[in-house]
Amino acid sequence: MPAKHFSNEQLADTFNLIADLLEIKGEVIYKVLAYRKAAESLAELNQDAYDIWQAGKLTDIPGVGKAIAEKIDELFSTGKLGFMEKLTAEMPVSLAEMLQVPDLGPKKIGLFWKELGITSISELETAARAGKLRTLPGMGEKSEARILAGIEAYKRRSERIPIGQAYPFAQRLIASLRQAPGVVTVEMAGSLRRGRITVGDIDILAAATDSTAIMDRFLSDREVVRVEGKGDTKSSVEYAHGLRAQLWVHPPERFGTAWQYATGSKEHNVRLRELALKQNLSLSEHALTRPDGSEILCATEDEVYAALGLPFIPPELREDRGEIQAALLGKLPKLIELQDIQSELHAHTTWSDGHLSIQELAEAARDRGRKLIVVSDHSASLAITGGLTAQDVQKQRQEIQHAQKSLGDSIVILQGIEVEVRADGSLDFPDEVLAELDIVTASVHTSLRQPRQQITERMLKAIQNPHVDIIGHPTGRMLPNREGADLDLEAVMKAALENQVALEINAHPARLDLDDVNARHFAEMGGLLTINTDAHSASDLDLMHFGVTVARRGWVEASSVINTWKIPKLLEWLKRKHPHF
Ligand code: DGT
Ligand code: CA
Ligand code: ZN
Repeated sequence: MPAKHFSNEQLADTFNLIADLLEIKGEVIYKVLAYRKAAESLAELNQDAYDIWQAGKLTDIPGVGKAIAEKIDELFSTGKLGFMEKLTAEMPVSLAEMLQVPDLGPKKIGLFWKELGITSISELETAARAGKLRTLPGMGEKSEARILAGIEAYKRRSERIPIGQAYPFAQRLIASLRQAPGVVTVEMAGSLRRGRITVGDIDILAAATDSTAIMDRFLSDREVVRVEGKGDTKSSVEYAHGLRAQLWVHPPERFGTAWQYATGSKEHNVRLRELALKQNLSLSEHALTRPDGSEILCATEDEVYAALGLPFIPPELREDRGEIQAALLGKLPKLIELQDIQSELHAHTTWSDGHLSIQELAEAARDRGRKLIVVSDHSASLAITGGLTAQDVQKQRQEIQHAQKSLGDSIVILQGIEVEVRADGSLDFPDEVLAELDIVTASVHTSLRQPRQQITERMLKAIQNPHVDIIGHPTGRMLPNREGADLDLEAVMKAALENQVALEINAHPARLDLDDVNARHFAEMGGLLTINTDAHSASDLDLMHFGVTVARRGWVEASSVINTWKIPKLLEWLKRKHPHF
């Protein structure tokens, strides 16, 4: 019979699901607890259960008795579990999902199922709205309303929050938590630390010898609208707009292990655990454990990775996209950092829809450490922005020269344009004007819904123009809801490479376009990228880090990003399409 390999986590998930279903069904509690205990023990096990099975020693696993050992054996030898199949034929798995609704327990779920045939959250919502729950034993109007409120909370929490909203919120929260007495460290974890463009919730990790003060501060924050759970080591709360945060507190000597775990991703952690198992180590939320039960305490993440024979893996890479393999081979990229950014190549002024004058923009960029700023206002056909006509270009040049004089050599100001790619692929300005400008970004803002072939050809035409240096926010997506154009990005990237056109990673959190996966692909092809904020105000210039994070998630090194280059190198590059340099 063919043997099938289930991981310890998969086994644990299976037994937890069985326990959930049995509890809803009303099974005697000791049976339920037996499955839970087995699940917990499997999840924490410092050895692959598969190997133990092959050695015929399943019942040596704590919490695994004869009945559960038989089930594990059946899973490994047949890939199936008859008991589970029978159970799910009787009661759908969606019943267990109902346990996710706050304040809804197995007894009530069982009641609704048996009395009203309710098997899912949406059926429960319909019944509650129709007032059908209040008549059941032990129920009333109040408890019915509480269930509806729980469903609302559940729905809110399954919506993902954009990074542009979650990140600044988390920054403020962390700054506040750091002031709690007795706190050693407070850091971001989870998907927010990995830089995903949306997050399910904000995970925060703290090191403290006594968690009381920081937990109090977390729970009593005046922005908290609901406490979802509270404990000494872990609490979670909800704020307005469905934003949720979870705080985990660990002793400083375990902080590295805990931070690594809470940063995820789950998929990365699963791979890391597999690697640990191969080395006879067990990696859990709290510690690395040797076979004899002794622990390797890691105060830092460096120590966790080092104990497994790996260099530190930056959080943005921890998505199980080949990073552990690369780390094992010593081939991790040297990721771009915010400090590498020298120039801002895409920003607007009052010459179109920006809020700053040229001088104010240049000062704001200089104050943020930029060595060069491009004034890249919209061209006229994007009428709502009040953009530049070809005739305006000379006048604007004079103002730039004036500002340059007054700012001296503290920052270089270049004259660019964000030229509109019209629906037919032609550009808003004649070639002579584009050549005279210092740098040209071509962007699509209208007719984004053209069919794939048409919009791809339109983009290729823009890329082939002899004076275009950059394609701005290439797909035109707007987060969270507007999809990008249906572009053949492979063709766009190929053309950009051939024509020495850089593709932008627009750093504005509403765009983040190109995305991480495409940025990685293009950089691996040998393409050039640029990361810009598309600033319309001074504070927009502070959004650069979002774009850098996308690039880091795309394994991008600084050398691929033209605005990390020193100014002479950048100007030399611009010369190929703008001979006046
Ligand atoms: P999110 O919140 O949906 O954007 O995504 P994450 O990655 O922040 O995930 P979350 O908040 O559910 O959990 C935080 C971290 O905890 C996650 O990144 C890794 C760790 N974690 C959670 N559940 C598991 C698990 O079942 N196994 C392992 N190995 N790690 C887990
Ligand atoms: Ca999270
Ligand atoms: Zn722009």
